[in-house]
Amino acid sequence: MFDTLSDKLDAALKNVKGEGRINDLNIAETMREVRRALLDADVNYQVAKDFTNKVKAHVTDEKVLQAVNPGQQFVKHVYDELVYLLGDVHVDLNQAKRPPTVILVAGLQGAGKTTFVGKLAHFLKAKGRSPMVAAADVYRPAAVDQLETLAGQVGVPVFAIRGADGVPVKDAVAVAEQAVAEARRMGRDTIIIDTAGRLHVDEAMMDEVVAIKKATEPDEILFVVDAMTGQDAVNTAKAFNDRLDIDGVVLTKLDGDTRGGAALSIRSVVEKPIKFAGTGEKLDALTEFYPDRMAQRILGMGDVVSFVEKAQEQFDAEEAEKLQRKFRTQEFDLQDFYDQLQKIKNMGSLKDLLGMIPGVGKAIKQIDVDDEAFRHIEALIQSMTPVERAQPEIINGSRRRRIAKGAGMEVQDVNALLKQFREMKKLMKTMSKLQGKGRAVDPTQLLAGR
Ligand SMILES: Nc1nc2c(ncn2[C@@H]2O[C@H](COP(=O)(O)OP(=O)(O)OP(=O)(O)O)[C@@H](O)[C@H]2O)c(=O)[nH]1
Ligand SMILES: [Mg+2]
Repeated sequence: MFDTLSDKLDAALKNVKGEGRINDLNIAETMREVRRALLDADVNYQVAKDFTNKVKAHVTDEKVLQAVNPGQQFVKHVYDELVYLLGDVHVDLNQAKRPPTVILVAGLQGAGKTTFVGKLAHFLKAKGRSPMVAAADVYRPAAVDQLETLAGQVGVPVFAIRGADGVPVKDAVAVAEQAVAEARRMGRDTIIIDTAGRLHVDEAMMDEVVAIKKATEPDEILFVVDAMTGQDAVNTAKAFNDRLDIDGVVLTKLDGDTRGGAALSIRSVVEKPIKFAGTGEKLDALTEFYPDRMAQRILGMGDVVSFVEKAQEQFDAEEAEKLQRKFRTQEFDLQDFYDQLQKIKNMGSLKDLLGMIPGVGKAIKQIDVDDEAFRHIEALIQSMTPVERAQPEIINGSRRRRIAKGAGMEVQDVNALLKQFREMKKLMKTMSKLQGKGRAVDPTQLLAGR
């Protein structure tokens, strides 16, 4: 996600990071490079220009010039502006005072609407809500089938109207309207309406969505857009917003090699918040959009909060607290490591997870992280005695040979594991400190640790 932009911003800021002082010359050069990085990422020209002007105004501020570490301040201003550009604060979905909350999902063909409807139902259900989905894309029978399949996987009811021949009745407004009534009757707290997309923004499609809006009075209108389409995404978002007055944007396919321009320009051009990001085809590949976390990822600072949240889904609260205490007090041992590995395996790809850790993001791109590597680590730990797992420091030369042999590996492998473990302990200590503050991570603090 945003790899090229991250690399270019990193290169642009490297110049000043190490500098003792900031002067007009390196400010001008750095700002030029930052602007080029943004334009290369397909960020709207005016947006990129405003961005660099604002950062420049901040860093030329006398205080910054005389600061102890002006380079870091420079990075902080870029970070602050990025957060602002991405919308500043996270905006939640609207909720109806009297349920059901009606969520209308619109967008161009293939943007990822139907997938998102499934993901959102999954997301809300996990939060204890009781969503229902409605198939108001009535033109292709396959569209209704697709939504029914997704709803089946999530385990939520789906509303559709089929004729006696099994073919969907071609009245999107009637489907949407009746779906809301049905959701109310069934006591569902949310109804998510999937609509048809078209290849281009055309009047017929817009009229239909507007008619659905009128008939259902949605609490939330979400515009779904493929982030890979760059500035086109911004233009269609504008067109939809002009007709529908949307409440929020959903950016899909952020997992692809999108250059990021859409994510960075949409908010300031359309003036509507990005609420969710789709990061894959699976039902759980949806994240709530937090400007600060996204900016941290773009600047290669990792995404500590998302990481911790993902971890918390796997650990129950009590267990997580126990683990946190162990991180803090450095009591975390190899047995804990082994147990956690089993959990981490359930959290997703190792590479994705590691990419969220500050400082690791950049490094991890170079290497091919092999999820199979887990298996070797597991084998080595299995080959240790309980005492060795609890007190890795007692693992001397002869123990290393025995452990390696038991796992069918070499002594170097044991050495590497023990070294990794020591480094991980350090990292966890930092992470638990950051999380303990319970607030957005201060980027200068993270950078200091790099
Ligand atoms: N990689 C990736 N693929 C996605 C994401 N969201 C959706 N897709 C894929 O994009 C394709 C289109 O998704 P749909 O949900 O069918 O799109 P749609 O907007 O409903 O399309 P129409 O109903 O034809 O207008 C599917 O192959 C999805 O699996 C995402 O976040 N990441
Ligand atoms: Mg669809």
